[in-house]
Amino acid sequence: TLTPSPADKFTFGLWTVGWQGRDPFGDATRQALDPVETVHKLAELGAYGVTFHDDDLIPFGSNDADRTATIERFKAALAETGLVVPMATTNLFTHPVFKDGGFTSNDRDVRRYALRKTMRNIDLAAELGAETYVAWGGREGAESGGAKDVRIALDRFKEAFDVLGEYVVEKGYNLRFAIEPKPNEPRGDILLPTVGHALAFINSLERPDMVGLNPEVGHEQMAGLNFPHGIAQALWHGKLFHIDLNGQTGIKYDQDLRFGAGDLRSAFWLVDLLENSDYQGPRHFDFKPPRTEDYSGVWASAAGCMRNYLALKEKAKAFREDPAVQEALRASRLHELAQSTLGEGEKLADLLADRSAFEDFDVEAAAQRGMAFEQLDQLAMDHLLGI
Ligand code: 3MF
Ligand code: MG
Ligand code: MG
Ligand code: MG
Repeated sequence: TLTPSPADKFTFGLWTVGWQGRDPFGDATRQALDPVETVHKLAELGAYGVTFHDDDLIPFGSNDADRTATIERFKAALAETGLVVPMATTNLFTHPVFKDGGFTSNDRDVRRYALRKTMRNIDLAAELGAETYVAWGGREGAESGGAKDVRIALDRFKEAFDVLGEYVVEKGYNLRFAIEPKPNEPRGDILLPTVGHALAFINSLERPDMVGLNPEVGHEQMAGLNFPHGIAQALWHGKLFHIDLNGQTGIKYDQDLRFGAGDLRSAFWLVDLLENSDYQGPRHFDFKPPRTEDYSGVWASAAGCMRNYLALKEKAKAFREDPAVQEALRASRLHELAQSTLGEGEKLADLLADRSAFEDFDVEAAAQRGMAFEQLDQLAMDHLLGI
């Protein structure tokens, strides 16, 4: 069925359907959305949950009374609809104070403020039952070489995650951090630009087990990378804590198209991978309905994200169950990739003594063996195209 239900675990950021269409060249094309209305509308469409930056829910600068009232209204909407909040995050990029970043700003006062802003929203995230706290370093970066000492900025980035980890442990929250890599935009270059950079960084933290990734489709594709490959490696490291699904057409600005738009073949392999993995987390959409749309277009775009995911899930299942595909997979020797290169119990000395592995190996004959990948890929295309 292509009709979403909460069991599918589809979630949306308040800032996605709530994007008013302001871009570097044009003003807003849509009125602001009330988060309470968003919750009701998403529930109607079959979503499971909603996520937010602190400032998406509580306008920046609100006084304590307004903040409390806003949170109570939001909680009531959640209770009424059954929507959950599996993830929350901090806005460390909109206010001018963050022009040089939050955790890695050269301005120490700004770094201390960024930590306090984040901890305040971590309290709210925990109160609402979130288990993942995303950290997108939107403005952690530079436009020019001398402006940022990257090695020192990484010390400060590490310090931030170490302090925040300490805070979560001290409070006893059931919360893990998910770093969201992005190569550029809004900064000329952003720190931790790809999945690979972030994976390496996590190993240097005080509490590496508490920190994983929230990769976004378009962000890796902006760097020309293969998103399913990045996700597969994140899974391999046990670091896929959350995911931002959307669409992108190649190396250009962050398009945030609805999921399934953009590189459809990559989306197919992504769904195939996620559905055949142990990832149990939300399928979170981080997209921007184009500024051409009115609100009926916005909700159509949100519904399209879920519909495309479910359609690709059906296609991926049919692909894996097709006997012709199973034969093609054997012909492509995927089962052989699954065998260890050394035999069971085989020692290094045995490999060195095995003449068939080298001295008597018929390199030319092996070089002649085709891999049969084109037949396999055409079967995937046939399934995707429904032919
Ligand atoms: C920007 C993003 C961000 C993050 C968000 C929370 C505004 O390109 O993708 O959205 O996803 O900060 O994760
Ligand atoms: Mg994006
Ligand atoms: Mg994005
Ligand atoms: Mg994102």
